[in-house]
Amino acid sequence: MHWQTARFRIDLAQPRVMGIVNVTPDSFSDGGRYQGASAALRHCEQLVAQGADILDLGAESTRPGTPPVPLDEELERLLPVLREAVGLGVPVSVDTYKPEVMRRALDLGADIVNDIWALRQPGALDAVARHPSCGVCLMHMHGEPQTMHRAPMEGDAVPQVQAFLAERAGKLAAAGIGRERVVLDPGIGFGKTVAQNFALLARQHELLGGGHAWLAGWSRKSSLGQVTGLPVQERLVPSVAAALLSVERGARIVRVHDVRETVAALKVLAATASAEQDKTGKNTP
Ligand code: HH2
Repeated sequence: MHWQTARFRIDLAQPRVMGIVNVTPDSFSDGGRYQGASAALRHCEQLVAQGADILDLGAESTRPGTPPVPLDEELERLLPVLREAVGLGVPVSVDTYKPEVMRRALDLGADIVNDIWALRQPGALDAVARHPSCGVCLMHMHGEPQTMHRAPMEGDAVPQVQAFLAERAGKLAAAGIGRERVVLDPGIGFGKTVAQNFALLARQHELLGGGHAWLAGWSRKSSLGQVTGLPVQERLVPSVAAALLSVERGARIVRVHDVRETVAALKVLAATASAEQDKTGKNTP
């Protein structure tokens, strides 16, 4: 399985780590830390050195209750960092739902559009369809960031998430955006209860199938805080655990803040998988 993006065809035979770069003053776990363009760029370089396979640049926080960022401000934060990040030798994703930001980012050489609105904003689908080969990540969100924490989904999240993303992927296919370009994401924490988030992890296999690769974004999320009692800055271990569990359950990409630790954990998983194959004889020369 591969993820076709603008400049890179990413081989998903091995799980891939997407490193989060928040160019924002208010992100829930690292707001303000990498705000200036040069600090953000240093962070990009650091994540690549730690083994990030993909960088995900976001200039608007989706923290529950956060007001939207005006277009000009998002572009001002994002573009100077993106301009340099595309020279780092790894695919660069842009976390945005605004079609104008998508267009400008793709023109500057971004490889992937990562949209928490799954290209539902007017003009977003067109902005991606106009590009011959960029990748896209479609995420499930119930409600919208301003209010989702007050009115989470009801009922069994798993079939609802599955049906929503299948429908969105169908719309993209109809617009000429093939399956190899599209990755799906259950949207951990986006308008879901703690129980629903864990149901999406425990029963992740029910989401797979349909031929799309899946991405999971558990890093430092509040559900991990709820079950561990740990504040956001102390959620490294639960975040790595959740990333590992989601890869074991079939996710091909994990979106994380803590790249070095996640890469190390995935090496343990890979060594285990390889030993298992040796035993079955599949891996012997
Ligand atoms: N989570 C966040 C933002 N973008 N994109 C995808 N595809 N999947 C996710 O789970 C996801 C996402 C929220 O996390 P973060 O970027 O760390 O925080 P903030 O939105 O406050 O900047």
